[in-house]
Amino acid sequence: MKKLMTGNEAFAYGAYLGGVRVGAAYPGTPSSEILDNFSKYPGVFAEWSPNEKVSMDVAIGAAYAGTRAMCVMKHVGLNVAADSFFYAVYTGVKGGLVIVCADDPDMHSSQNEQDNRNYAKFAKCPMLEPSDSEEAKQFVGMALDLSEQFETPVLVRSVTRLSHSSTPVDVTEAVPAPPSEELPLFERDAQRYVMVPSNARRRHPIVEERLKKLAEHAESMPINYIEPGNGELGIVSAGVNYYYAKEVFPDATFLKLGMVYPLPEKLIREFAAKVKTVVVVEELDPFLEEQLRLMGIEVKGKDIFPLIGEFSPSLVRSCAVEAGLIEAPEAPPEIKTELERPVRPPMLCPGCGHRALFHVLKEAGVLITGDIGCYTLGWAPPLSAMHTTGCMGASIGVAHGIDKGGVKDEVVAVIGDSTFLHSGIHPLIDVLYNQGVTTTIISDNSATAMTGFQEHPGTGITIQDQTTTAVDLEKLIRGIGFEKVDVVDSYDIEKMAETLQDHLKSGMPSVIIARHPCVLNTRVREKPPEVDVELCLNCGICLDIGCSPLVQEEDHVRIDTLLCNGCGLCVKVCPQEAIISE
Ligand SMILES: Cc1ncc(C[n+]2csc(CCOP(=O)(O)OP(=O)(O)O)c2C)c(N)n1
Repeated sequence: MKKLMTGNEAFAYGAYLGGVRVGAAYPGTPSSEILDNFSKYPGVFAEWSPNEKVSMDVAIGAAYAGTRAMCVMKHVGLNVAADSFFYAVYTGVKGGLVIVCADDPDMHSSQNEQDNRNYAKFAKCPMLEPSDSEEAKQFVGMALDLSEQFETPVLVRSVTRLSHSSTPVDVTEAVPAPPSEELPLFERDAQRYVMVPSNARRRHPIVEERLKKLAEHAESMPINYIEPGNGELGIVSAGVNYYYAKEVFPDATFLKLGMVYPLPEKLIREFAAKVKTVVVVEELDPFLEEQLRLMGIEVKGKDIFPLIGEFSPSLVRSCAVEAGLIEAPEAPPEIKTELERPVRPPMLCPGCGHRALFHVLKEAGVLITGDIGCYTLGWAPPLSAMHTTGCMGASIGVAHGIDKGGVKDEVVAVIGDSTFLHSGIHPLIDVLYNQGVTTTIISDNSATAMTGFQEHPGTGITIQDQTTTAVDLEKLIRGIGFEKVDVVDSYDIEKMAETLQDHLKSGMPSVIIARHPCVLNTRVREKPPEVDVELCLNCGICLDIGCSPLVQEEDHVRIDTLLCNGCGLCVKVCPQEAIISE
């Protein structure tokens, strides 16, 4: 029997079938649904960790103990977890450890377009790359076996297109027997698991030797194979790109690589000998292309296909036509449509507490270092209230640095609650330790809203829906040593403006927790206010808060009551008192 599954559902299913019993992750598009799905299978332990490094250590610990484990993250998450990832390659593991990591070509929801295949080479860790959901399921199982056979973590790469597309998956495979009652044993072997230099020096040759053996093994892995075709053109491809290339070059000879690192050199040479021209079709970096070149194989790749952005069959086709690899297809009949797609830039939701905060900050004219989450939308017009955003957790350190750099502006850092718990605590300690005066504002909507409302350590609920201890942000911050800490309801803009001035004038390092639960999460909806069209001057000041239900008509502003959440921010900002709530 087959079932349509997204790549993310299939990764979770494959992990369960493969006997993974511990799964840890921090959410991040496009990977988030993998752990969500995995957590629902019976008999497994799953956790949202505070960040990716923690999730990596948790999965490594389980694998040390002989339990099969999975760790999941988006591509930039591996930057956060890299330190742990690298040591795990040295120590190796006992139970299978699979790291599913999802790249985001085209940056649909990311700050960069890094190609994480480079991490496989960098850390000397094998990497598999599935092309569809069936392979996503199967490759996780294979990765676990490979991990135990070679005692190494194994990376499995996804991309947005694979994670979020649905293709059929065979669901007839038997569900594995529950693990035996016997508790797993952590074998005490300090020379292997304690990575002091003297031990690490002994492990490095093992890593190199293992990589050679993996490359030999790659020669006979059934997921690396040649598909016979004509002798003119040979296409090397992996992942979703394989399907694009199959559509464009139906008659070519193909080398389909299921393992993208290390590569099967003999198989590649055998393939190259069969064709006149070898072309690598791969998104982002010339990762395979460069390795083939190092083998001395003449190959085309990035001279034909772009280095930047996501591929599609039509993009691969037009590049191939331009390079003269195929004839231009007959132009399809032009379909005339009357409708144009409306432009819908992302914006904060009606009733979002972040909006009220940014309105106050904008009015105050402060320099704002931002962070990653829904609140990053505060940068966009008309709010235009964020001046830097780099990566998760950067806001506070950057504000402190700007401050130490000696600018004359008043600087505040704005960070979300999930992001604060991910990587905001250490920079906050830094401000205090190094005698900074930065005011940090935690915009706390009690959710990881941007990636789909995942729980986090501040919400008091686990991924498996258990009630747990919720981190009390105020106590945590006071515990670090901050003396000036205030909690203000984000909707209360007068109080927020007053508190902000008080903190900025204090000359002390300080924290304001701007708190209002995410309206989408709580579904609380107040009655929308009304516009008194006699009083409304149509000055447009209310429109500066960038709230979508406010619509400018010819001579007044109207409120779209279907969209409005009744937060009342527009009531407060209207200088004419023309917007009235009950
Ligand atoms: C290293 C890394 N991991 C994960 C993500 C994905 N991500 C972006 S923002 C965010 C958290 C947002 O939650 P919060 O800070 O509470 O802000 P909100 O969206 O709720 O306003 C996550 C998980 C990322 N961009 N970088």
